[in-house]
Amino acid sequence: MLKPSVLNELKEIVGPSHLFTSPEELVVYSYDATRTEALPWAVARPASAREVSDILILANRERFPVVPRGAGTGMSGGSVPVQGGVVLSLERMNAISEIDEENMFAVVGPGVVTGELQREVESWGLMYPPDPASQQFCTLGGNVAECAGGLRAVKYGVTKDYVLGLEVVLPTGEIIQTGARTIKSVAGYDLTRLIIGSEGTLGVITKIILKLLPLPESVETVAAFFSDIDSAAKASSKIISSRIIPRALEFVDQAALRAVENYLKQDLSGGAAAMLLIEVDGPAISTKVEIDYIEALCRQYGAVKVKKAENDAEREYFWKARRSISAALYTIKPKKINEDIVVPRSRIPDILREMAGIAKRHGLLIVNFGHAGDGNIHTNIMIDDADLPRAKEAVKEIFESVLRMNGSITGEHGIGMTKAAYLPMEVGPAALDAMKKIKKALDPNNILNPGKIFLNA
Ligand code: 2HG
Ligand code: ZN
Repeated sequence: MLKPSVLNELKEIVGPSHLFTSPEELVVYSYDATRTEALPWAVARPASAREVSDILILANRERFPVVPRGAGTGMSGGSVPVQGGVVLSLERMNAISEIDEENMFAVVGPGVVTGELQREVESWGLMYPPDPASQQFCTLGGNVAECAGGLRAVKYGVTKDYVLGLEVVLPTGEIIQTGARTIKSVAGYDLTRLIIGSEGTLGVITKIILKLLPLPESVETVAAFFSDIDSAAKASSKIISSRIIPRALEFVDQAALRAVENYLKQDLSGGAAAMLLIEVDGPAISTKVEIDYIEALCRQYGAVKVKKAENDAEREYFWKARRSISAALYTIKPKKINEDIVVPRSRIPDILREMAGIAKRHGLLIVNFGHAGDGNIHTNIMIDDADLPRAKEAVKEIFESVLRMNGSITGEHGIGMTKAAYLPMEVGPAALDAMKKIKKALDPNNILNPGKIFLNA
């Protein structure tokens, strides 16, 4: 709990209307998309790096946790205040302060909604490629803190591939600038990359310089439906090995298709057992050829139906369905354990087969969908409370299979709280120790987002 005098100091820093302490306000900042929740003691909504710094200096003096928060769309508990303390909501720092058309970068505050930046730069004929499924409500600060991926990662990479530089408030209150406004910069350690994906444990991001690309001339989208999972998985591998890099190559299994069809009350697939959703972009002359080739390949590998989007509305229809899966799965069961494993993409058919075996052995429903093009599959174990012990066993076996295939236990959602117990399985003791030393050096009092990434932190 915070002493009244500390609450007063916080009020002075952010202004009385930006410090929340009433129960109904605290609830709003207590959870993320994992549906785990923990009440903070207070919520502060700073408007500048200076205010963030003052809060962190106070937190070190008084030893209370500070938990940075974007829009709360995270998938691993990163913004949940598990040890109480003050939630630092960056929602007011939401200005797109610069778009440099000539040098193709944007400077934004952490509270800018990802989709809003995308729409803005598109009006300039530019593109910000990372597109997490939650892009219409997630914020760029959270995207950087978690190193969010998205559907276009197969061709364009993830958030870390677009961050040129940052302004960061270190856990002890110092304000630093990392990187530069240039494509190249190798001055000293790469602190930008250290902060990206550090899940709010090493610093609070207060400004972001993002690289932009030219907007491609043309986009073509196709949905291919299969009567079994294996054919869809093989078709997906064949597309990649044919040396065409689509900008999205998404896989959806039968349970996920049924869930989203019920959720949106639309028949998307005509009862298919799996779907691939594929999109290419580039000069019109090449996208037309590529999409026809992909369509033919899907048919060759067993697609029973292929539907090309004829216009933007049809394209949007498919993508809306894909982006709704995460929420739609709750129509199956009240809870899900949501993983985002990643394997070398040629191993997608193998990992899907292994997961089917694990699901059968433990009597569980495991739903799979996601970014087949980059090997990142969203494995959702649908559970009631009674299924939890078996589900935990299944998670461990899934991670073991993934690591045997030289994959990673998390492609884009981060370790947070939900995977802290499994991090040592992937990185080993020496790397884990190095990570803990970095945390200790930057945050000696363990003020910033305690309880995340490391077990018992
Ligand atoms: C997506 O790609 C998100 O839709 C959410 O990363 C995945 O809910 C999930 O498992
Ligand atoms: Zn995803």
